[in-house]
Amino acid sequence: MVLRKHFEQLKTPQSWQSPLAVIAHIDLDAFYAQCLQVRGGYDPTEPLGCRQWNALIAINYPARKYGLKRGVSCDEARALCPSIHLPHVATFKKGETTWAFHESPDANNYKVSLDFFRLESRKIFELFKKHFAQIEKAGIDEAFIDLGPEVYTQVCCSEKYKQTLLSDSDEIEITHDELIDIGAELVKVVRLHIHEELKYTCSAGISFNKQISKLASGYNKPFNQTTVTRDSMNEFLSNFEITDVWGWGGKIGKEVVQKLPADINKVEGEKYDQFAYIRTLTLDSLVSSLDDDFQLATSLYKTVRGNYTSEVKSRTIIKSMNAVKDFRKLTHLKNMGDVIDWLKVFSADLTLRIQNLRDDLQTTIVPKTVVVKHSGSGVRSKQKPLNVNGFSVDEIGQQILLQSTEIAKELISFPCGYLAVEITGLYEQPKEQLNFKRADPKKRSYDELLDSKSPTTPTKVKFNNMKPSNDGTLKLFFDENKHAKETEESKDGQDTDNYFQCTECGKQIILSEMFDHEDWHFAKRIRNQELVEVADKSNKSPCKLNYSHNTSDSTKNPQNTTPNVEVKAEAPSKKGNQRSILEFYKK
Ligand code: DCP
Ligand code: CA
Repeated sequence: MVLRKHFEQLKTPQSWQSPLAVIAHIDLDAFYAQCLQVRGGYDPTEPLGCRQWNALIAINYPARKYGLKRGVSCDEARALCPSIHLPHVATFKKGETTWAFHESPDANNYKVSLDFFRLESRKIFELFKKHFAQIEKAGIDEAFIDLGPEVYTQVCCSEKYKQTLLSDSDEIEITHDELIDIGAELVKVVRLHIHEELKYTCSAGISFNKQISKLASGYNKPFNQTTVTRDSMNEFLSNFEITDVWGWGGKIGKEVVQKLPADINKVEGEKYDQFAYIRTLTLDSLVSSLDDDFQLATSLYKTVRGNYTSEVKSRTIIKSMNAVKDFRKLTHLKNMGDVIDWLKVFSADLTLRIQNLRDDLQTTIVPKTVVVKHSGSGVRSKQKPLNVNGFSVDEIGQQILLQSTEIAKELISFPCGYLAVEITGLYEQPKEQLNFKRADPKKRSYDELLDSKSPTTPTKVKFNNMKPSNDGTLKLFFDENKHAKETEESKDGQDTDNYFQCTECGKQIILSEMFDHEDWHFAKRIRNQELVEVADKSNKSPCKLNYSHNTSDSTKNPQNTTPNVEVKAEAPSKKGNQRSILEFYKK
């Protein structure tokens, strides 16, 4: 028996809040690998890895049987699995504005394009939309679906529940488990539809909140689904650790676990149910263990009981996008010609992504500002306003190229080891502003454009953040804003095209976060300096300066010295890159 009002809530956009919520997470299996397998007409039972330069960034399930894991080199892959197919991702050639599947691209002269994967992703999401109304895009190959409205309709159309629905009672004879099962059937239908129409396999988890359905979708891969009802939840969770749960991954989850009182009943080497243990802890004890962070403690308390609910957001807001290439382990850029060739690629790439976002959101997205970042000597980033209200996507692309070229001419010194163009302040243009202002309707090539005089707009020098961001504090344990910034690099740590190693802390940092990360070090040094100055003033004792940092950026740390003072600050976490431990073991 359930309350009728809770059932009725299922047909509303707030159905995720109903105690009878039915939420699914659908995730494509080995997505990039499948895309290239389908494109190339390879037999899906044969091993295949998706190649980016000399490393594999996605590995299909037949290849995983040979022990291959994401990040292996092509040579290692061939040694373990000689029959493996290794198609390369699509790339832009330096100086060109369209991507293609080049046979053997090299990192010096090509840049990866993920546009093909986005196009395939779009086809899949179009099919999702045919079946479901409330879909949250959680990544290029995954979505949360609030199944409330469809489950509601299904129940209303069923003879089985007709009697109880027509009664006058405040309660109806159905259980939450039955509703979840109905949701699972609907998900199965869409999964089969995707396979039939597009030849892609996906896996799914069906449950009553996002966290559990996400755990469930990865539990039984590939081409399978797992249903977790209220009754089976505790048993299901016993297979995981808290750090496997969406929102509790990585460092934050580990820190939380470390702060909890040790479980005296834990036997090393035996299967351990961490969730059951945390459930034995009262909310008060969680609050005191977690440094009186009530919000964090409450979230943990709810998570381990399957009571952490969060909205299935139909619209995600992306505020910025960047196109990046790291040349530090490649041939550095030597002159402005080199830079412009890459700016053409970046502008084309960003243009495609704006178009993609417009198609996704069915609205006219416009960027406010373009920022060029580079690593070399001197100032590292500058920005200009774009003023592209009412412009078509192509015209926006042209402006990105023109303005970024202007900035580059003022900014870049050679040799240049890192180049990025970021467009920021993305916003939905109000309808009345459309056609307010048009660019030259005659479409010109990028070369023609650069030869012509570009309109001059003021350049702003962007100062790097002086304050440490909140990253790394326990407050940011849920990555609800992971879509705020769209980065296009592969998340693979093995590939130098996508990651850089911080010279200061040695960590592998996703390329698009390089500046933030370095800013964080900088802020930490400033903070140290402040602490020392304060200490200095109060103690009047000399302070030892023993920091050495090999950045050539004089604007950041003019003295190039940092006092030897310990401060409590955490390095920024890699947003959107938190992988579950179990998933890693499985691969
Ligand atoms: N990806 C990447 N680098 C990473 C993680 C992912 O380039 N470190 C890309 C390749 C993947 C795609 O994103 O195909 C989706 O990522 P998933 O984590 O969902 O991994 P897969 O879809 O490849 O495999 P699974 O079947 O485990 O979901
Ligand atoms: Ca996937």
